[in-house]
Amino acid sequence: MDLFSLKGKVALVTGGTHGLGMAMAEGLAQAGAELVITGTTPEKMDNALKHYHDKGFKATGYLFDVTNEAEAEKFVGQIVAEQGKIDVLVNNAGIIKREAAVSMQVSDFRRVIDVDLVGPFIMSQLVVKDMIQRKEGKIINICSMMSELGRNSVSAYAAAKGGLKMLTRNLATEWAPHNIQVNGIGPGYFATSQTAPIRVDGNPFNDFIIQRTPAGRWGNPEDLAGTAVFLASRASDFVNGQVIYVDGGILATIGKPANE
Ligand code: GCO
Ligand code: CA
Repeated sequence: MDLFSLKGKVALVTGGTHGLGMAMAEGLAQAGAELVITGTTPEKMDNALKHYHDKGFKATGYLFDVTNEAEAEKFVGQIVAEQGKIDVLVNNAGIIKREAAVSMQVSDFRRVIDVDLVGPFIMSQLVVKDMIQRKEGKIINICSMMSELGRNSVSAYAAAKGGLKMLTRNLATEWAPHNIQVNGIGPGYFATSQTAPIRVDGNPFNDFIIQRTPAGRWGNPEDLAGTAVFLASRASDFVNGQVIYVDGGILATIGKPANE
């Protein structure tokens, strides 16, 4: 099924040094893509590149902050110069700050919006110029359950991820005429370092998520690889502005009583 093949493609995954970004990057590499990984922590980058290389994947790393437009412009230019092109951009880099809205520092709120929403805009705007020239490209924005639902303590994150869903639809509208497909993936609750604090056995939230998820489990990062490959490949050439939720069914249901 070469419909899903990414042979000869260069895929840039921001924040691809760990967690869901790494799992999606591995999926793209298994489909044949050459990886370009961005991060901000040298040690994490070194470990990630060793992980990719040990698996036989071609992977190059660049350390820069996607919210710094001057730095991002410099590095995207360097990446296109060194890699020749960027076929797929996965805007995965993101942070979360869990804090009650009534007491959250505005600076913290602003930082979450900056990384999770403005960063994807900066990277998309930089990468799309080459895609327009080449009349093809794939942009995949990593959204969230919080693109659709609110939850206590994640106001900034939900605002950013809700905005990222609408940014996905808007960029899809503007860039579809250039044969560039912009879509999103909305992960449900996954077992990563980001959710570790709320995923401990006996933690009421952990039990709540298991109860609230029809599949009855937390997602495993590799559960995202197939959707990432689909949205990065020719198989999605007529898919624009969609967010595909990989959530074990949470968004499909009102839930069920605890003892059912
Ligand atoms: C939280 C979680 C969520 C998940 C994910 C859901 O605090 O509710 O961290 O935000 O990480 O984003 O899609
Ligand atoms: Ca190369």
